[in-house]
Amino acid sequence: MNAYTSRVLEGLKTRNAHEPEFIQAATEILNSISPVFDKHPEYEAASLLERFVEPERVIIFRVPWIDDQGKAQVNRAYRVQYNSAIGPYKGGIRLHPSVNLGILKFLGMEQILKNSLTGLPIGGGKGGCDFDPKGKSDNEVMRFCQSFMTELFKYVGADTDVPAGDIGTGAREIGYMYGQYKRITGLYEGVLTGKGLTYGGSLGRKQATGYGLCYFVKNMLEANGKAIEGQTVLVSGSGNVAIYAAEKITEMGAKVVAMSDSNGYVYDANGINLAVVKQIKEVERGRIREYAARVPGSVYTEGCKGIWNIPCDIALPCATQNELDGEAANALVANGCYAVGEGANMPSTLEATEIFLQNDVLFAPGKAANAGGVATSALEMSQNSMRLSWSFEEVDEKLKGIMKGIFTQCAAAAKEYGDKPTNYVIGANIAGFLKVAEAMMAQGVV
Ligand code: NDP
Ligand code: 2IT
Repeated sequence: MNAYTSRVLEGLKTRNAHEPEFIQAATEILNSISPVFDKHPEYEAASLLERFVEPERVIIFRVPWIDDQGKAQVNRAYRVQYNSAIGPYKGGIRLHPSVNLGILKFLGMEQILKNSLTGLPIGGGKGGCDFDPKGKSDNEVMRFCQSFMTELFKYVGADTDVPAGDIGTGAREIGYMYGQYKRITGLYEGVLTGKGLTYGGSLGRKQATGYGLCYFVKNMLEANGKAIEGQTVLVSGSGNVAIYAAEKITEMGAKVVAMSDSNGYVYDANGINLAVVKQIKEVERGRIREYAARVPGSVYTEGCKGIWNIPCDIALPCATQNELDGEAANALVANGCYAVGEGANMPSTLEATEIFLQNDVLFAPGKAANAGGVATSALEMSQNSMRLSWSFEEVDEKLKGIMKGIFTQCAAAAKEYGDKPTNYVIGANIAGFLKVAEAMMAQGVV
């Protein structure tokens, strides 16, 4: 790492000492992009990196709401408007008890590079709240979402900041938030993406992150003389990203043998029956353990980390950050896993990533591999602005093209800057960063 990058990283660690996930993401990214500053001394003169590692704006607010017992509850919510150099802030809203500022800053930093890779005009943002939708009634979720948007509406808009789903935020939550935004502002505009199909949502958005992940992995395997057909796959999580990753990779001829949630994982040697998973997770909002009771021959095991001990060819971590640590990475490598595609944001720890790279596991980093979701969100924004809607096939074709483009950019940057042409971590970070850097330089010190 060169002296400039190293100095900025040290400063960041000191100023954000209590934000481990933000430091983790910044450590990986700054390590990767260090060679860019050797080629561009003008960036240091403009303090470009100091500006890049500081979110443009963070909004923190109280969300009071009344539960079904009539008791007032209070949560803490955030919107991190990370970087608007290449477009309006764009990124999801996470609803999970673990949400804090450091996690949303790491997600914001990942998001700006991811959004840059899509080639579409979207800046980086992320938001969320420590509200836990689990176990809440629909009415409680609605009252929460309405209160959340009653404050957030001041800071978002179709041309300023366009939130979407993430962990805990799906079509139900987006619907309630959209209704409240429209009611307060009187605007029927594309302020949120991931909307329902009856009020401006895009066909294909629900599937886009998982499908896009599989398109990226397919491109990566083909570039390295391998194929998805006939391979055994692990998919962690059983939410939006996991379900549609499992669906597409199965359609491509692979067999998914395990899925999980935060309590444990289910193993099904015959291949996961996705209709059962969808019924449990999407319809009943239940737990993955219920799968074992419904599908003979499948086995449920408590503890979500155990999933990585199952032998596989391809692993798709699609749950949350740091779900795959060094121990898990070693187990995967020992069992013959040769490709990892990150559906979640930063699911692999720094140690796990290093183990994959050192063992020549083909590794697709999240900011590239899961960019299909936000890319399709940007397509939803376009459709809303044009007041028309594209068919599923049109959206899916565009998604395929975008994922291919992202892989091509990552491979090209890896070849130019990486220690080896398959270091897509360096590839994704540099390819994503260069466009943001150029836009920031062109716009002056702002
Ligand atoms: P969902 O809420 O639909 O699903 C999340 C899944 O991950 C659930 O199975 C959940 O299990 C599990 N999970 C969540 N937190 C933890 C935890 N702390 N430990 C173990 N498991 C956990 O979210 P998404 O599928 O939308 O998001 C999954 C990941 O993908 C996140 O990292 C998100 O940032 C990323 N992502 C999402 C995109 C999207 O379009 N939705 C786009 C790009 C990335 P449980 O039910 O037990 O909580
Ligand atoms: O992490 C992500 O890219 C998302 N949660 C999706 C963001 C979006 O705006 O669709």
